[in-house]
Amino acid sequence: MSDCLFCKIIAGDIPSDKVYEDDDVYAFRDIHPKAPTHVLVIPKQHVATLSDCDDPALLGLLMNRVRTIADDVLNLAAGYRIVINVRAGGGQEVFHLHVHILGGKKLPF
Ligand code: IU
Repeated sequence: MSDCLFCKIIAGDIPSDKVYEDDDVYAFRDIHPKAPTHVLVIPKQHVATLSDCDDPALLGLLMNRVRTIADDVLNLAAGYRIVINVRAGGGQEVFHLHVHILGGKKLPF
């Protein structure tokens, strides 16, 4: 989508600190990290928010990539948290579906 910030990051039109990319997903470090490791994993297909996505294959693939990135790329062996903010009331600010991976320290509840 031409006016979507994360679509522009995927396209390389806006720079990002990429940690992983394949045909389906793109992952990069959050510019305002809330933990020592804070990475966003996004599908390359534009989906505005989780509740708009009735595609089990896409959601399954996204979660599979999240665990691969957390465990094998970021080496978060001690553990990590994943967060998906849904719509404005859930704290979503960028309307391209993304999974936050937070780790690198013991996270409070
Ligand atoms: P949220 O779930 O939509 O609230 O998360 C959006 C995240 O995108 C938030 O943590 C921002 O710091 C992050 N972000 C970014 O990494 N790069 C950007 O250019 C912008 C936001 I705008």
